Amino acid sequence: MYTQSMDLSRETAAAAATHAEQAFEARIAADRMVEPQDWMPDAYRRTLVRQISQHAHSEIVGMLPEGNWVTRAPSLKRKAILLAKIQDEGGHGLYLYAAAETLGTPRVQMQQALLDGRAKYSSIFNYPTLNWADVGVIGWLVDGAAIMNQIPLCRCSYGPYARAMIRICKEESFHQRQGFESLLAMMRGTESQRAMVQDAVNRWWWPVVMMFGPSDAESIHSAQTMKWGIKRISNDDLRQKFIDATVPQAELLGITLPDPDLRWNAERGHYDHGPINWDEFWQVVGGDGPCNRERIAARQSAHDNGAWVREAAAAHAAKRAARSRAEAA
Ligand code: FAQ
Repeated sequence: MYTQSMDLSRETAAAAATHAEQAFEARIAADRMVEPQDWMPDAYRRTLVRQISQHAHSEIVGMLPEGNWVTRAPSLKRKAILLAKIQDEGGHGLYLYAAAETLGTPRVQMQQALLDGRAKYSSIFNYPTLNWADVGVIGWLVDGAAIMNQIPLCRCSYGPYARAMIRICKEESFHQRQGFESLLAMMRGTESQRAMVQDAVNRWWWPVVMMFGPSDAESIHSAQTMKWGIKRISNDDLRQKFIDATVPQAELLGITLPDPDLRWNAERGHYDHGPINWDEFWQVVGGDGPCNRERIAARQSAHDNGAWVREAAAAHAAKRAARSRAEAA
């Protein structure tokens, strides 16, 4: 009798699990969003936590290269724009950590993974900002590449991530435009200003092209994340869309992109480009780029210096919760 009822409850649980899995698959097939309270496979959840938390870390670490120029911005207007942009990036990190937390992983755990080197952040932020034009180039090219990658994420199958991306993309669009406008002003300035822009473009172009990730043939996650509707466009297709959109903008600015093989291919209807240095990409991703150690040291120091703020906030929250409990009693 007892064994029979155990078997029945096992069968009921198995049927419920199958039903939940079918409901998830049906939701994905119908292009309907998955929400935090919905059942989802563990692998889908883990993939989202990985991608969203890496994205959040990128936004936060991404504040550092531009932060390097706040005290040396050439005018009050440029300083105000730069400060607003950097604050926006911090806000993007917060929305994204909040979106990842809806999957059940606490923020402290994600941040510890960044500090321990277990979680990645975008390779692009491991390059130094050596002159003022780097700030404009980050806006034009880095934010330009980020938008290209993030617009399709507004249709990501996971609701909280998709909704965070809508707001982020609106802000990134202002970032891209302010970068382009700042470079245009420099290109209309003196010979040495034009040389600064060209120098910055020469250093940033290839790292930005790499930002889209390994080629489709090498991308380990793409096939599954595209099946789940997390990624909508592949790494190589996004890279191509970015190059096609950027070449005419470079011509408008009057700068040369540092790729002798870059030319329009009428047959393909796209620009061809030269070979990408994947050894450099993997070296940077592996922690050995020009600024990796400096970036993590800066985040570790911010984390340590902020310990008292976290403690004070937790104490304040506990006090408020105790007060509301007392009032309710
Ligand atoms: N850097 O199989 P895939 C911004 C890793 S936000 C470092 O193709 P996936 C705003 C990848 O994680 C910029 N690692 O991986 C801003 C994986 O390793 P794992 C960030 C990279 O996930 C502007 C391995 O290689 N944007 O810029 C990179 O399908 C200005 C195999 O790769 C996002 O995070 C890389 N570039 O595709 C802020 C967007 N590429 O995890 C401040 C969301 C690949 O197994 C100033 N993320 N890897 O250890 C994505 O769209 C995807 O995660 C990709 C990678 C496209 C980044």
